[in-house]
Parts: sequence; structure tokens; C-alpha cells
Amino acid sequence: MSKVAVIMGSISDYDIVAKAVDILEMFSVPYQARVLSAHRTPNQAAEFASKAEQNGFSVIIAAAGKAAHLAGVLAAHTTVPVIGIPIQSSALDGLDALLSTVQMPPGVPVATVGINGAENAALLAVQILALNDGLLKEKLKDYRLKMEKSVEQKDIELQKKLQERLNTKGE
Ligand code: RP5
Repeated sequence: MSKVAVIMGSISDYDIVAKAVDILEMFSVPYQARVLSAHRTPNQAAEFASKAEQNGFSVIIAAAGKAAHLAGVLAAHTTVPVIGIPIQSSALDGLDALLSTVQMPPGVPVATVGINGAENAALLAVQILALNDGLLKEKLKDYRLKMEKSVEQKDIELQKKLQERLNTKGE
């Protein structure tokens, strides 16, 4: 199966990135996680992206905070789709990373998820892989169904709580 690369700009991003890893593992998608920085290890980051396709990666997830150029730099060195996760790691609460990641010039796209949106980044990666993988597509349908059931259950619980509230007030 095609692999997903999960790149983070710093090990301090890992707590958030771990949520993406959890999702990939849940779908049994092979991945490789690395710390590579657009600013601190620019040559290694460029080399990784340049060789990503030949090394069997079909999607790259790139998480970075502050002046978050990682996803864009990786995207500049490959045509493998890059999904950016802006990390909330500075005084600007992640808005800096969001804008740095999402505002790519025409020609070099980065599919940017919300600030700290690691789960969605992984799900989007799984959805991309599922285009050519029927089993993965089925797993995604199951995942959506479970999500639907869980929200329906919460709604039932809410209705119960509200009814109890009304009953207590009526006593
Ligand atoms: C970014 O700067 C990293 O992605 C991280 O979110 C932020 C802070 O990095 P550290 O100083 O914690 O290594 O490049």
C-alpha cells in the first residue's frame, strides 16, 4: 500500500501530530514520521520531498508552527499532494502558522486544514489513498457511520437531559 509521510517542523509539534498518527494507525495506513524543518534543516527537508515519490509516498502531511513554511517548501520539491497542519505554538495562537501554510502562490498548492487539525489531515490523506483502494473506502464509510451513530446517541442523551430538566422544574 502507498505510504503517508508525516513531517513535523519540531518535536514540540508531536503532541498534536500524534492525533494524525492515531488515525493512520486506525486505518492501518503505513506511514513514516520525521522531524524536518524548513528553516533548521532545509537541505534535509528538500531532499526528503524530492525523493518522496520514488520512496513510495503518495501523500505528505506537514505540521509546523510560527512562520510555518514547511508544508510549502516540501510542496515546492514534489508533486505528491501536501496537506499542511498549522500548529498553535506561538504568541499569535496559530494564526501565523495558518496564514503561512494556507497562502501559497498559484502553482504550488498546499491543502491546509484548521489550526491543530491533525485528525482531518490524516483523514484527508486516507481519503486520497482510498481513491485507489476499495478496502480503505469501505473503512472510511464505516468511520462515517460510527460518527453518525455517536452524534445521534448524543442527541438522544441531550433530549433526555432536557426532559429531566423540564420534569424537575414542573415538580
Ligand atoms: C516551528 O516552530 C515548529 O514547527 C514549531 O511549531 C515551532 C517551535 O519550534 P521549537 O522551538 O519548539 O523547536 O518551526
